[in-house]
Amino acid sequence: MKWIAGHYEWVFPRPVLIMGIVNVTPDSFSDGGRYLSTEAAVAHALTLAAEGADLLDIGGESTRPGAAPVGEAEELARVLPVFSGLAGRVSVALSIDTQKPAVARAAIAAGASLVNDTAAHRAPPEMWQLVATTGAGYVCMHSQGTPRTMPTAPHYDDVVGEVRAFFGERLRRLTQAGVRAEQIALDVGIGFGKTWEHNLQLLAALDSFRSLDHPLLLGVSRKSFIGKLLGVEVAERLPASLACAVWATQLGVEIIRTHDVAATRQAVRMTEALLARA
Ligand code: 9MG
Repeated sequence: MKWIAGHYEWVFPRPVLIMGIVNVTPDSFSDGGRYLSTEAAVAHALTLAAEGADLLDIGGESTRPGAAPVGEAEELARVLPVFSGLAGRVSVALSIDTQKPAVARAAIAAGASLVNDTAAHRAPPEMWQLVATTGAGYVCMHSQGTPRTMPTAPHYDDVVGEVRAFFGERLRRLTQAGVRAEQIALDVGIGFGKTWEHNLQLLAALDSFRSLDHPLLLGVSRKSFIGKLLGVEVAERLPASLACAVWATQLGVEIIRTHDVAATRQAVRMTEALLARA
């Protein structure tokens, strides 16, 4: 299995790819706006790359439940200077975390190699046409609702089966839009329109998505379901985030999205060394 994103190509099996999170938002749930300024965001991105990130996911609109939407001009003003500031300074792949095709287009022109689309429930398929024509990588994430409209009491009869059916339907439509299978990674969307019980069920069943034959991306870093389950604040969620990363590595996830690159990389590499000898 391959994942192709612009001029990057990863062939699996291989060590888990670590995607570092670079939030350029004043209302980000865990950075609290510290990285709002371009300079600080670029410096943070360079630190994550030095810590061993394989990819950097740069986003200018918070996807935290209830977060206020950001206009296109404002989102562009937040993220584009970060892409320019990183140009020629990192060799890792840059990802644009956006739901807006216009932002994705400008970010690709500024150096992004993939689009992290947390609104893969979209119509019309402008984003997909962009991905098809540019050859960018694409993360197709499941969500019930948008950050603004996520249900307060999400309901599924069978969360694992419904997310799997969603992937099947999106993969068909992505193919129709001209996106090649090698461009697409899948993500169950932990925390996006799901209760902590739904999140746990999806985490427990991660290996059931492997038969879809696409790289799996997982984002659990510091998420609120950890706080709800264990009663810990955002700043205290690293151990549980690492436990999930270790679990995901054991179940064959290919990409882990995290705020804590050095710690996650260390936990994942140790897990891989043990799995190779088990
Ligand atoms: C932007 N963002 C926040 N959480 C995420 C997750 O779990 N997956 C992906 N792909 N993006 C996320």
